[in-house]
Amino acid sequence: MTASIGPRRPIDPSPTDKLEIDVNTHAPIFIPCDGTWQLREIGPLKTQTYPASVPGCVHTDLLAAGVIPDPWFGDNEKDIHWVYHKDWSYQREIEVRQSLLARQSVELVCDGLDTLATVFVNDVEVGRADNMHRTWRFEVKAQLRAGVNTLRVDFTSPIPLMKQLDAQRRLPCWNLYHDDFAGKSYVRKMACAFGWDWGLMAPTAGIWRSIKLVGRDAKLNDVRISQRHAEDKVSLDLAVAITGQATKARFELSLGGKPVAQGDAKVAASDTDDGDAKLSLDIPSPQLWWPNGMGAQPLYDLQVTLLDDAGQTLDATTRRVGLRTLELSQQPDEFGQSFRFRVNGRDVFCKGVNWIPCDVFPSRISDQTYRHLLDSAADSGMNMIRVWGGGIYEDERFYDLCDERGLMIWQDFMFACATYPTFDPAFMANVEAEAIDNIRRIRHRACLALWCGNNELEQGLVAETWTNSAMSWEDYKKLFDELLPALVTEHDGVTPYWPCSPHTPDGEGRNRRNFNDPTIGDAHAWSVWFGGQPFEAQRDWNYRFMSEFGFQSFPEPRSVEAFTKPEDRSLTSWVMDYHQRCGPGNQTIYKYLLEWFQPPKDLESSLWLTQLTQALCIEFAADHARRLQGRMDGLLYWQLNDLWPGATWSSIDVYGRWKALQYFAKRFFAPVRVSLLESNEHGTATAFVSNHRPDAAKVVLHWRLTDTGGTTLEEGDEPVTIASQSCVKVRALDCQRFRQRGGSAKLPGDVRKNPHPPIAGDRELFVWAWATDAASGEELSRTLATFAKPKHLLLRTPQIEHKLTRRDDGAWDIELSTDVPAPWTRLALADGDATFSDNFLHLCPNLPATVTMRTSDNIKSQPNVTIQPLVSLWS
Ligand code: BMA
Repeated sequence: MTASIGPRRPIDPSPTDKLEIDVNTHAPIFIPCDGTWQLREIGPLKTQTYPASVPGCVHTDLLAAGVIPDPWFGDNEKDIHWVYHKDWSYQREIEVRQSLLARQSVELVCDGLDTLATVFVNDVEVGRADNMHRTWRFEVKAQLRAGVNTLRVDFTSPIPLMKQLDAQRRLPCWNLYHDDFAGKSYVRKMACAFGWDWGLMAPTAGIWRSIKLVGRDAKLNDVRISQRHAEDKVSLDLAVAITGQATKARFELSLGGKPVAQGDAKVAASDTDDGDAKLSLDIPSPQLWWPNGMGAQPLYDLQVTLLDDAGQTLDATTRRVGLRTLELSQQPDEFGQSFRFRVNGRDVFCKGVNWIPCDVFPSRISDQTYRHLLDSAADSGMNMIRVWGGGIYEDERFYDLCDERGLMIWQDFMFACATYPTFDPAFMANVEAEAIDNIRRIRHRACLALWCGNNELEQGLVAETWTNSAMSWEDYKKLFDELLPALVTEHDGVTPYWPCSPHTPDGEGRNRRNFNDPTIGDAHAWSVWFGGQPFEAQRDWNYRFMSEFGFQSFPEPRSVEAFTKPEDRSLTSWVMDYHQRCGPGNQTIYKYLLEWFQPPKDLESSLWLTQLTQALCIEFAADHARRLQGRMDGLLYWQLNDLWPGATWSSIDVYGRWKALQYFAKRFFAPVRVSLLESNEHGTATAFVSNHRPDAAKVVLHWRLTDTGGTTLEEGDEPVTIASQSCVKVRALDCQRFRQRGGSAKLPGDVRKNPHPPIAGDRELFVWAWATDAASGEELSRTLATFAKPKHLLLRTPQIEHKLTRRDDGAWDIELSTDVPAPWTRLALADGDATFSDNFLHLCPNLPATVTMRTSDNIKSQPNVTIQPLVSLWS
């Protein structure tokens, strides 16, 4: 099961060795040091080694070696806690040639060390690290020799240090799931690894991002790109900071491989080693970058090359640039002050989600996982992702995909739900370096929309003075009002900074006690999930920008099977409770489930109904927000993804399976969306159409009132034109007389709480509305309203017919028809996973619906499709 260190040999020969043909050349030399290392626990008599992968971490290495069990499964998490108490050593050999040592400088560049690390080259200490979020560079030329060298990185458990510091001074925090983790915010480590209300406790250690040796004679330290936009012209102002002797910097800009502009800049002499080279490039016929749904995402490639007198390359780097302006418009208006993103001068309603690390061991996140999650977001009409402050500054792969898919990034700095030792100058110096590293790393990204200081500190973790539950405003300000905004201004200079989410500014200073002021700033509204308010209460929101709110659900049966044994498969089993980290979680889910649906008949039905309950909750808020556009200009629900399996607020589970909410999101974030606002008081259902296309939408709004047997009581349609980024109230449908057909007796209840309860006739009435494109007739959006809750509807068991047609691309079209209304009907592939263009959809007699199904293995034979109407979940 374990392996010992093998024979000495050069490992992973560098692909850049080719550059060493002539030892007199000045080209940079990169020796990647990723690959196979050896892992060993540090301590007396600890000689056993395990093969280790770099990038990686102790847990994934021990998992691969069979030493620890999979913490996602059952209650295995308890069996891995010993790991974080230990100290661990990573070691490998690497061959270097004389040509590397001939360079002026040889750095060991570590893109990520997690966390308390001491780095050795040939057993000589070359440096220490204490921040997982930074890039660490150590000058190692003096310690290297031609031939085989040993690299070693020792990681000390952070627990003793946290305990010691916490004993000296307690740092209040939320989400403390284990006594071991008191003092966690003394250490600059992914906070949610210590446990969160949706995740396991698995703080790890390791070389979690790439590591390499880099030999150079001169270095491009920094590339700064500023855009100037004028009518029909964009210019890039380019500046590089240089170390070493260089003559000029060459800038070459291309689009899709075709040269666009280029130029050389002389390196100016300087008193220090740093010389600057600056140049402006004009871009003829610039193609602008737009958020998803507003236009295309052209990305220009900038190649920067540092040259010496003889024209030889000394160093080189690349950046991808999208041409756009992006502002956060905060203007006084009739409601207070706006909070509205504007791209290329156009208002954009932000639709999206909060993002957490997609694995508790982020070093093993695959390209495929990033792509699937971000494609899912973009395919669901989203245009903004908030990288939440309890995780990590994301990987380049993540930002690349966001650039390509038009997903704007609300980027938190990594501070969340805790107080921090800002009174300690060493801590401040550490986070300053962290902020500079990350600002410089991603500031040029087209997707970057906002830097935000922290998550939720102003929501109760700050007070006049330090207390048992809060830090002082004085210490808070040092980091979030002074240091971070100053660094954003200095190193970015364009992207707006917002101190906290949520945050309420108030002109002169700020109205800090009312962090969710509806007239100004952003808000986190948890009044439903944590506050117990009904879903409909979300229709009273009048916030300017909703950056967090959410509702939990369970993953689907196949996902539950993946982390449980058959005997654990009941909702309140030990294992299922083990995977629910929000104290009142299951009770809250069930309270609402029973408000909306009849009791599920079995575990599987329970899982699906929790998903529908979640989806309904978020749909209420999203439709309301779109109707309020101009006052509310964004809605990001909590949360897109998971880092382990369990009951959480996610819309895509950790195995990548879409929950009902993700399908709902695709509908409620669609460019054109019809919504109905029913009023039991007035007996009306008011139809709205919202348009987020870049241009006006010409549609036909259709409506139909039916009974639960499918008989049409009334129907009509109306052409509507909706300007871009606006919502039109089309008409209030008068439903009163149809409601009373089935009886006007009210559902008894406390009339102070609900003065307009449903009446008996509501149990038989459906109001359908859909929009078609005026030109093509294509259906763009469909919705359904009822005056009674689904559990009270007199639903019939539908006979749903389907016809399958194989498409040229291997997918299947499923044409659906039903004899009676079948709301929230679920489609599934009986014997495997599939994705659907729509799901949990409303089927109405004589209203065609076609769904496209894709299976992973492109099944050729007729697939076995399961169709599950809502009623089958409870009867
Ligand atoms: C939000 C987040 C997280 C948390 C979530 C659910 O406010 O910032 O801290 O997981 O609530 O409680």
